[in-house]
Amino acid sequence: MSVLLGAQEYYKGIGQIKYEGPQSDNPLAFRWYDENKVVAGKTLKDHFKFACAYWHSFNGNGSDPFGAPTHLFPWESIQDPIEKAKAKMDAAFEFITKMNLPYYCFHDVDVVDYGNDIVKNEQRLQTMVEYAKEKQRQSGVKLLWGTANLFSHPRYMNGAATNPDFQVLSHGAAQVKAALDATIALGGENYVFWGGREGYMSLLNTNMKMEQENLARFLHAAKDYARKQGFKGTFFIEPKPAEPSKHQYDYDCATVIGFLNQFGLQNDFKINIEVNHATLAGHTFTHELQVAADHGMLGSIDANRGDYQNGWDTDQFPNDLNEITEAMLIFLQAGGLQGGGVNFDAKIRRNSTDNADLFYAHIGGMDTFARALVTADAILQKSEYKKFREDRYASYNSGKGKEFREGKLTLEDLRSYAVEQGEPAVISGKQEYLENLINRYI
Ligand code: XLS
Ligand code: NI
Ligand code: NI
Repeated sequence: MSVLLGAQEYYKGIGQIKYEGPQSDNPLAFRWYDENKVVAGKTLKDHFKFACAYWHSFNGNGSDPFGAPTHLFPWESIQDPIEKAKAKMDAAFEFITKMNLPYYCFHDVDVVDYGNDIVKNEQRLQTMVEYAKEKQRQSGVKLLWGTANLFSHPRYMNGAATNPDFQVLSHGAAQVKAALDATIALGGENYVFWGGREGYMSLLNTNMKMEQENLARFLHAAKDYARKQGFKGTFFIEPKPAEPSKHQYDYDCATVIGFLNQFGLQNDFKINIEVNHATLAGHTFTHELQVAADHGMLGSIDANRGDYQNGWDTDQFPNDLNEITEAMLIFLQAGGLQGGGVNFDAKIRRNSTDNADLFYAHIGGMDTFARALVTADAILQKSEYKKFREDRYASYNSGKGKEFREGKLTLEDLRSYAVEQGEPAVISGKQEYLENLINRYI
């Protein structure tokens, strides 16, 4: 991939980020992410399909409920929405190509500012789709997924697909239609639904059953439209338990899988798992990966990390080798992601204000995943990890245990077996031993 420049260079003084290996002292180089390195039969580039999240990197301005923006983007001062969007896209593709990220992801309103006129918004997005097509063609960067932002505009304060007012729902549908058209036109490989306000603030004013039925109908309509337009990719639901709503219907993987099965959406939809959303739901990232993998629903990852002390979505860049190595054990054993990739849904801190900070953040995240994958592969290939887990369940491989698995034993049979065998031996789960094993390979 070559560095692609627009009319102006936005990230001055920073060149192409390259792989230099673990010995390098260069903070603007990869130590572990060698895109051509083959691990478990695939290159790192193909395993991860790393993506840049447009919203955090080119829209997130560092403002928080207590303070004004600290990330001052040069394009913010441009008045014309299309000129502004083009300058932003020039900067985005400069960053993405310098970082050697093969993919990007966006919400409609990240790409270009929307007003209240549906037809004008559609035209703006179409104009930017043509611009993005050319950027993609020149750089080779691809669209991992597109989505519509159905949570920022005030009309969505009570939700979009779950809004009590049908007129608001119809506006959400118009936005999804345009975002699907854009995704398809750009060869987007997937489409995401994250239901930020698809939930409630209070049950006192909420008909939960009706809202969930409406959400399912809405998803069916979106899916049917996209399929009619020839979209072959996968739809992802991205679970999150709360924030900004008090309760979000797509709470966690188990809840989403139940919902998809209940409403006949399970063949078209898979799950996009975000690390920090898993922890907000009171789970680990690995728990969510395992639940999705066990159901054949592991579609994509929104990579980031939370904070041990804070109970909200801090969306920090991933840097915890233990957490990601354990995740990569599940990732490899599941055979990777179905259609998706690893999207950095993460933001640099409010006080990270240098041009280079966005680069350090992505380098750290990509290196963490690469090193974790190499480590996890070594654990699976060389250590006793797999055998230990298999042996732990060996009693189900033969004799009565096997018969039970095959559905051949009654409750009375089980009782007789217990009486015959007597009190079971105490068998250790060896958790600390396994935790040390992971660290040994890191
Ligand atoms: C917010 C979500 C959002 C989705 C896309 O918490 O992570 O960024 O990934 O709408
Ligand atoms: Ni996300
Ligand atoms: Ni998030």
